[in-house]
Amino acid sequence: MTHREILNQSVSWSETIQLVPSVWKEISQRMDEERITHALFMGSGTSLYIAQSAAQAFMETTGITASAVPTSESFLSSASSVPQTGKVLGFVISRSGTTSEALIATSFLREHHPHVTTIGITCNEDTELEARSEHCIVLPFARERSVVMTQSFTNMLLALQIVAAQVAGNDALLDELSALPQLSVDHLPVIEELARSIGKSTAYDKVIHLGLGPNEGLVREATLKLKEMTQTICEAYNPLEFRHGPISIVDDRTLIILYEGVREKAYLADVRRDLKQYGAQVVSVGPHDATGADNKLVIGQELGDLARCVLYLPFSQLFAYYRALSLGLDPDRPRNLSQVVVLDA
Ligand code: F1P
Repeated sequence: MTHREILNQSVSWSETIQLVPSVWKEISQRMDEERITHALFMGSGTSLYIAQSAAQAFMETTGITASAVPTSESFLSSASSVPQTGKVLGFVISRSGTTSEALIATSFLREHHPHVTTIGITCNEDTELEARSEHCIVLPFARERSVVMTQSFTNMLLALQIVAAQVAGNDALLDELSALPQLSVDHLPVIEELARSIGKSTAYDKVIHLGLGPNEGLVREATLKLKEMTQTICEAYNPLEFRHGPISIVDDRTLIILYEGVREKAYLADVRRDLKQYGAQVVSVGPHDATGADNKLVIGQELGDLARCVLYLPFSQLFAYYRALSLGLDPDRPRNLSQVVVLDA
């Protein structure tokens, strides 16, 4: 199941690219887009990392401030997480559309913060999230049967990037996003080969994912995916921050995967050199040929950092999948997890 859903992404991305522009056009006609002062993105688990990536993309694309918080923060610490004035868009992200925190947050915002327009985004039809939110973006073709979220992550992120491009009137970004399905098909053989060979390697027992800017949410998600599917000890950091302390955990049993962008290119040669010096095996995923890396996946040269971020995800998902197989685990049955978390309270 999981493997099929990972490989289905080029197909489901095409559907998202087809659907979302008209859905957002309709939503935006029902509200005054001109006056938006802030966009707040909320989610739990994988959906929180969609929120982080989407907030980064929204602010960078539109120039309107944006932030991301766990959905629970919006109702338990609303004074520090929800802007108290202005016209705020509140995106509540939930694959299932039934996670307790997502539902509580939506109802709470509508009751206590009427200046926040609630917009649900989910992969299930006719959910409680849709019923409770003022507007909803539904991507049923990105639903998974698997417990772990793969295509739902990329499709909900892609949908929110499309929204950001529409709010900004940025047709160049829309064109780049439209190129993703074909690029994913073109790169899949090389992506899968590298994911399989690193996944089955026994040369490491801890993994660090490094990325900044649009790739920060991605590396958190890559880390969560690896934990969920393999229970490997793994962490995510900004690559420059990693040298300020955490680098002391690096040894010759450490695998480090760098998800790179153009913006930080000038700074990463130093980072890679340090990582190698302390014994790590370094994999570089990026648009350029990275000096000093042991393995390189060069993809997305024709894209900007924002659009390229989505293209990186299948590699991180396939890596977790193949590592699970090589450890004798069943990626379709991750330990201690279920599709939805429902609170008793
Ligand atoms: C998603 C989520 C997953 C996680 C777990 C429980 O909730 O938190 O990220 O893998 O299995 O559910 P949602 O997106 O449906 O709200």
